[in-house]
Amino acid sequence: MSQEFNLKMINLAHNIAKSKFGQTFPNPTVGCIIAKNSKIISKGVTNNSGRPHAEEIALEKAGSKSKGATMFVTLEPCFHSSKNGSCADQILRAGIKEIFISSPDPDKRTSNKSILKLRKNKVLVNVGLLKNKTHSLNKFFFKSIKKKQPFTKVKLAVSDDEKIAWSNYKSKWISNEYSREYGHKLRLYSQAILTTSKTIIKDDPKLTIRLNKNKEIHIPIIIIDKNLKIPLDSNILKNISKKRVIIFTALKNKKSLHLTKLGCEIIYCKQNINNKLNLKNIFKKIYSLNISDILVEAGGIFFTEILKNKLVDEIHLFKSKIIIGQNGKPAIHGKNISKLKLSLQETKKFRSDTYLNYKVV
Ligand code: AOF
Ligand code: ZN
Repeated sequence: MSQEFNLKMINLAHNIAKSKFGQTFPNPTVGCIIAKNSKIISKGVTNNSGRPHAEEIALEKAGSKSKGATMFVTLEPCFHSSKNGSCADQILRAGIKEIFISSPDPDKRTSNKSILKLRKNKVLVNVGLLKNKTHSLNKFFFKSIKKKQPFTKVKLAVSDDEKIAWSNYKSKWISNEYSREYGHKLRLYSQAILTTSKTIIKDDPKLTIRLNKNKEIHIPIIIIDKNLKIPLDSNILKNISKKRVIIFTALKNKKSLHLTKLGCEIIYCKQNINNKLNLKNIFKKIYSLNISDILVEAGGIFFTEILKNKLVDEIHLFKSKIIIGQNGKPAIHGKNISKLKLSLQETKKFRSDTYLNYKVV
């Protein structure tokens, strides 16, 4: 098949993968196409929550037609076993003759092992076509595996003078309704939301996804609450049977037992000598709970702390034209956002608000 056709197919595999972006956590979203004689036989994309894998779906659809066909897949097929054997074994069993893989899989269980096995078994393996596309689509996956901590995005709404609240918290909203709707999309594309008891006490947020009036989507919520101050009647504890609530705390008392009975997962952490929780350890723990991607929605003090600990990967900033004045609460303590080392990845306009997506470098 021509080089032009191969490029078209691997591009299409990425477009299919993109359709599941944000729905396969903690698994990456992968696209797969099987073709023969320059014609597509079948397509597959990683299913919600990660299984079945893209290749399993495409192979199942193609049936015996896979014999002698070419597969185009955005990530190296897995080496580790599932119900039907690894994707690498399923590919061999199906008689695929040639395979185009955009990127090797950094997961230790696979990491080049499938590429070697396929080559050993006389499959023609081509690696690297549009590798960057796979990496940028699944940033959370590549980064979290490397750092063993979740890919961390911070969502912030600031005034023109970089304040996140009035000194008396007189109003909840700085950004407009169009920005806030996009904020719900950011939640939809995240595996979990991380917040603090301080934000819960001040704002009593629901932290659910409400893009559609008739549908509320729940994603896991992680709360940092050293002294277990979260009010028992807060919105976050409502509908608890529909979601996962994880609380990191230093306290073990009647309230923690009560929260456990309600259905919260309580994780006890020791305090540092300066009476603080160790955020780096907490982030490692979150990763070990199979949470690879988080959106932080909290206040300036917490944002300053996680920046100091180098735990932030991206900042999603909604900037409004409002001026709050010097008594307002700052986004970062002791620094302006413009003084951080950032690289701008994307901007959007939401009427008078500007949305800026920065990578922390
Ligand atoms: C594939 N095809 O579509 C995806 C893959 O928990 P499991 O068994 O589903 O395995 C998860 C790992 O599989 C994940 O960490 C990543 O390495 C790979 N994802 N592999 O062959 C796919 N999504
Ligand atoms: Zn697989």
